[in-house]
This record gives sequence, C-alpha cells and structure tokens, in this order.
Amino acid sequence: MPGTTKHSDLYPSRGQQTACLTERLDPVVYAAPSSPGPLSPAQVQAYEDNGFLIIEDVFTGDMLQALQDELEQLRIHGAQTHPQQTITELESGDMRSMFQVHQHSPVFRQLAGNPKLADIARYLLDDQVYIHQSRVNYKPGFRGKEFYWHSDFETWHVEDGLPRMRTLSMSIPLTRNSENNGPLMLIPGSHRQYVVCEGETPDNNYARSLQKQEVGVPGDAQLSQLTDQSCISAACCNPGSIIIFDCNVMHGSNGNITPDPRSNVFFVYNAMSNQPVAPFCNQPPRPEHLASRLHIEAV
Ligand code: 6CS
Ligand code: FE
Repeated sequence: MPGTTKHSDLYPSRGQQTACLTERLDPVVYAAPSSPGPLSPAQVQAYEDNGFLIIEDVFTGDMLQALQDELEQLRIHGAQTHPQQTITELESGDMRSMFQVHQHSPVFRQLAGNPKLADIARYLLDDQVYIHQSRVNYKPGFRGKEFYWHSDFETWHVEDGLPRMRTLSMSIPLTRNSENNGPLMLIPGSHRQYVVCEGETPDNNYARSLQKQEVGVPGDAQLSQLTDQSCISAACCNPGSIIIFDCNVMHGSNGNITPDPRSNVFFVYNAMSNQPVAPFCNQPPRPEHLASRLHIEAV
C-alpha cells in the first residue's frame, strides 16, 4: 500500500539525531556536463558553486504588471476565497503567505509552466518537473516578520517525504527586493552540507512553522560553521527578476520595518523521479496545499 512502505532515510534529522553538518549525497546540477541548455556555462557553474543564481529582469512591461495585479487581487480577496491556503502574520494578522497559487490562480499557473522558468528547472534537474509547492510571500511593510534560517529540503524531506535533493525553487520578486525590506539572504556553498537539526516534529507543526519556524532550523553552532565558510549574500533585485535556489541552500530573511512590502511569488520544482514517499518523521503527511501528492502533473 502506498505510504506504508519504509524507505531508507538518507538524510535523517530531528527525533534522536544530534545537530551536526553532514555531506550532501546528491548532485546539484543533474544536466550532463557541457550539455546545451537555457543557461550559459558560467551561469550553470555559479549555480553549482553557490547553490543559487539570480537572473535580472526576466519579466518586464505588461507581463510584470499582470503578475503584480494578480498578487494584489490575491492579497485583497485571497483570505475569503482560499482561507485554508492563507497564512497571516502571528501578531499583526496581515497576509504573510498564500499557498497553492499554481492551482487556484490561472495567472500563476501559467507562470509556473512558462518556459523561461520551467526549461531551467528541467535542465538543472534533468527530468520532467512538477510543482511540489507554490506560494506568494507578501512580507508586508512596517510589521512583516522574518523567516528564520533553514534548508527547505530538511522540511520537505522530514515532513513531506521528498527522498533526494532533486528539487529547486524559483522566487520571482514582484516588488523591489532591497537591502532594507527583508530580502532573501543565502549562504553561498551551504547547499553542499546537510544540517542535521534537533527536536521532535510536533503534531500539525505546519500550523505554526509557516508563521514562525522553530523546528528544522540549524543550531547556532552549525549556522556559525556555515557563515565561517562563506559570507552571507542578500538577493537584492528588481521585480520580474528570478532567484533560482537549490533545495538545500541555507537561507532566511529579516523582518520588514520599511513601508515597502517585499513580495515574491515562489514555485518549487521537483523532479518527477523524486516524488514524495511517507514522511521521515512520525507524523502524517502535510496537506496537499503545502506539498503535492495527489496533483502531480508535469508543467
Ligand atoms: O514549510 C515549508 O515548506 C517551507 N516554509 C518554511 C517556513 N520553512 C521550510 C520550507 O521553506
Ligand atoms: Fe525557505
């Protein structure tokens, strides 16, 4: 029966584990060396070395405006039309995130399949791809709260059952992401090490972790080790740029006390061959709007 088979856990974390850094066991770039594709050799190399790549001004003009309009529509109406998918800020109640936008927004569904994004995902993962998770993060002005440091893969492995690191994210800023309004911060090279985290996964952890993640975050010693190895990089870029980042790169972002929101739409592309198995913790899988299991369709 699906979901009941025990799969071997290549990346144990939480539960009985003690915090430490371990080696990544999977490739970063799955495309054959020097195979032609949508990225230049220098871009592929930068992605492989750093675990992320920024391409400036990919969407501009009317296309960008349509994405920004859709963002605003969802911000105004989303809590009513899709309450389950809506995450509000813990203290202010402002909209923080809206999930599964690739299913319920035709504009964002089309964007997820846009070859400017999907071709890069297929190339780097060397497979057909589908959307494991999608969301809009609003990071509202004045009171937008931080996202503490984490590797996405740690959560997607432990709580969603993604077996291998064959997954990447694309974040498309829809407002200017400046040094001041809480841009994505990444630790270049951190994707080559897996940070084993301590702590039990609480029941329904997602209900809290999406407002404030407390489990599946690196210990202070492990984070310091990573930042001793390389300098933190802030992904400051224009709306319509794309930030491509590996599922295991250590990242986070500060709060936003400026008046200007830092809003992004975000798609997680997973290789078809890396579909989720049973979670690697003693919890049932998270709901479909956070992690696709039933709706697995190639983009
Ligand atoms: O839960 C998730 O899928 C994502 N959200 C957070 C706050 N951390 C892990 C992962 O990036
Ligand atoms: Fe993340």
